Amino acid sequence: MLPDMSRDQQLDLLRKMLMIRRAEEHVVRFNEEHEGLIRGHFHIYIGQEATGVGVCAALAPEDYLFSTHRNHGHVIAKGGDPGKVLAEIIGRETGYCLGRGGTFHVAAPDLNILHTSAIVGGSTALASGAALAAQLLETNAVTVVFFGDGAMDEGVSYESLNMAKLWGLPLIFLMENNYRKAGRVNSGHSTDDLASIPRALNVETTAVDGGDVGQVYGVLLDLVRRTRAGEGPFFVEARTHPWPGNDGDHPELVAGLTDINWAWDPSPVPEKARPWYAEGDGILAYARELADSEGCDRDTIVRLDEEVRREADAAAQFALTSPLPAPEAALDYAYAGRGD
Ligand SMILES: Cc1ncc(C[n+]2csc(CCOP(=O)(O)OP(=O)(O)O)c2C)c(N)n1
Ligand SMILES: [Mg+2]
Repeated sequence: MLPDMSRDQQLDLLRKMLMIRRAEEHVVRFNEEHEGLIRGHFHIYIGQEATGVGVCAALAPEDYLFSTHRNHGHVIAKGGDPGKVLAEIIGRETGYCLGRGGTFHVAAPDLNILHTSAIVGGSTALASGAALAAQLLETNAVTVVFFGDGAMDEGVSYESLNMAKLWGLPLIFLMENNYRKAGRVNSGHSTDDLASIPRALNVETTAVDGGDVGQVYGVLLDLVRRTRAGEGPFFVEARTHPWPGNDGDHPELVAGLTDINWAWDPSPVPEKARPWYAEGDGILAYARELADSEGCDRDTIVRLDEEVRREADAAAQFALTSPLPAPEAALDYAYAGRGD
């Protein structure tokens, strides 16, 4: 379903989704091609771009966003600079958190992404605090907190849902249900319907196809409006189509770099990944839909992708050539104040 907006705005959604894909393809290659460049583990957002971009398109710049261990895509979707995101992922001084956050904690206060917690469920409480502040200060800002289905077995999620409902906070709980925990199929839940939990707390819930950017945008536009009008909180379950590259211990480009032409002919995709690219990839589906619509065509989409690829390549180069923070600056920003 094409989102109800101008053609330029529709193309801008595709541009953002492609930017997340292209930037994260670089992240996987950072890991594969440069040993030790990414310190520790990392997670990527490939396959869930339609959700992040659809949600952020419905937000105003002053709205708050909280994220998880899969934050890279959310930051770019809210308008983040891919160069600064990639630089942060590899701990460079030019990154959003001056290299102190790394892949798990990319935050961008200037975009109202105040803090990112990779503690599963942790952001739900932080987001409730931001929403409470907005309510008390009467700023009219809406807060959206992204989390995975795994966060629903953390106690803090229940407390956040409960308090948000009791206090009528301007907060949207956005669960990205990929039916996995960090790639592993093991729900750990005694319910098959995770949305029954917020329903039990009288929080209104809506399910969307997380691979359909138009649908996500349409639903969020309405919920954001209602949240601003004081009707919150709300809970959204975005059902995603898990990307097969996330199935192993580390993300892997199981089909190589995405070729935009697979939108029209997925036959060159390696067999084991072909069903996902043919049916599950929200980017290719949206590209197809746009190209089929009046006043647009395949060439426009292919050119847009080429442009995005060049920008993402430049962003990766920027990150790779940026310096690490100086060792003597290790303690800078570690303390908010010394109490004097
Ligand atoms: C409290 C806590 N326990 C365990 C972990 C280790 N861990 C990192 S990601 C993850 C699974 C998260 O699953 P989900 O929330 O569904 O997100 P997904 O990776 O599927 O997007 C776990 C258990 C953690 N970061 N925090
Ligand atoms: Mg999950």
